[in-house]
Amino acid sequence: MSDQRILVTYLTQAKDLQKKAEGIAVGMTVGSWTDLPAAKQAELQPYLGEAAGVTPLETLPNGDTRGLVTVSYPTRNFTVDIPSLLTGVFGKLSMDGKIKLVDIQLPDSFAAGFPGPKYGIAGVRRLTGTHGRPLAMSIFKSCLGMPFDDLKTQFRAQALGGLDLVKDDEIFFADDKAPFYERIKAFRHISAEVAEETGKQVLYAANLTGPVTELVERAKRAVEAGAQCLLVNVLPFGFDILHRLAADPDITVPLMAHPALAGAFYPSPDYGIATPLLLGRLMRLAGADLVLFPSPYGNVALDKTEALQLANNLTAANATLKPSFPVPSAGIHPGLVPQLFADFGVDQVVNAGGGIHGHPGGATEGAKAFVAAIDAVVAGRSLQEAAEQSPALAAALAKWGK
Ligand code: 1AE
Repeated sequence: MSDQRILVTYLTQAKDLQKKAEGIAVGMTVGSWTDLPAAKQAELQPYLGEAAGVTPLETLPNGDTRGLVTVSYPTRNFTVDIPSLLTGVFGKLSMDGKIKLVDIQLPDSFAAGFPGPKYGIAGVRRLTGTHGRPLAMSIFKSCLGMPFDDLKTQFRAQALGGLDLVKDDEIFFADDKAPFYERIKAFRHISAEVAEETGKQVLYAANLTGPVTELVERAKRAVEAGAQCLLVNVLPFGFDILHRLAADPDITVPLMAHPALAGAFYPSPDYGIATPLLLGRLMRLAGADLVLFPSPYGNVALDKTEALQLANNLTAANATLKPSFPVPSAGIHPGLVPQLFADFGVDQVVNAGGGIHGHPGGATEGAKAFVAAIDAVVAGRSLQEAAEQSPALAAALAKWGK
């Protein structure tokens, strides 16, 4: 049996952090230990967690120390799935006072059992025909209750602006006016028509919804209907659905993870799960090709250091997992593109809803403004300079500034 270990880091506070680490190591694995007879201890030894390190950060007014503690767990305690990992390292512990799960580091041999992204950054670039620049994506807005024809018009308007991807709004579950498979077929057709006109084929990410037990089957049918990408609300459904979709060889399209519900896990400094793990490492492990997360600048801003760590966890070199595309989102407008580029680099997707549909000239002009802004930053030109050749960008800058 393998002696490999999983390293788990928590942010917590205690009189004695070392003792706290030891308590977690025993409590989350074999339970009470010292009171057991020697023979029983020997039997349980292979399953025992160990305190692997302590980093004090500050002394609190009550004399406690706040800091990081790392515990190592034997891989044999887990099955190769995220429900097993999260329950085994943080399940009951998450309810035990001030403690936040900061990181989980898996040995490569254990990580290799997870699907990881099927396409990754290189695969999504291949499908979208994009190289050497960030991708541009638009989000449908106000689609609930919208007649199908209006939705088609909205899709066409976005696609005509030269975007690489258009995604459903994540709240689009009640889609009886524009049913899932019908939508996929219709938008595929429009995408081909637009490509004839502009030379640019746009990938549509359809929101995968339904009972969790039917999602894999629905995803396969979506692919048969012509789907090119699927949007998944990973946290409401659970990480394991992403894993099962990514691991299925018949689901031959990229999977885009939406962070819906993440705010129920990460914002507290003392509780929950840190975003570089929740939306970074775990999304990649479970197989997201693209991962949306709150950018550091918009209307639901994430702390910048965390956002950068998150993106790094999606893209850092890994022995077995392809990199996922970071998609820093929320409140993005064209004036933010230079900042996005400086922070997240070339391998990102610039994603906007309001920043496209709110353009004074409409969605097509909104999309064109983003495309012009991306082309400008990649070429090392200022937005003002680019706006002289792009009325769409000029109008966006006039509305939102830079
Ligand atoms: C972090 C998620 C962003 C998102 O889902 C969304 O719909 C953003 O919309 P805008 O760009 O802020 O309008």
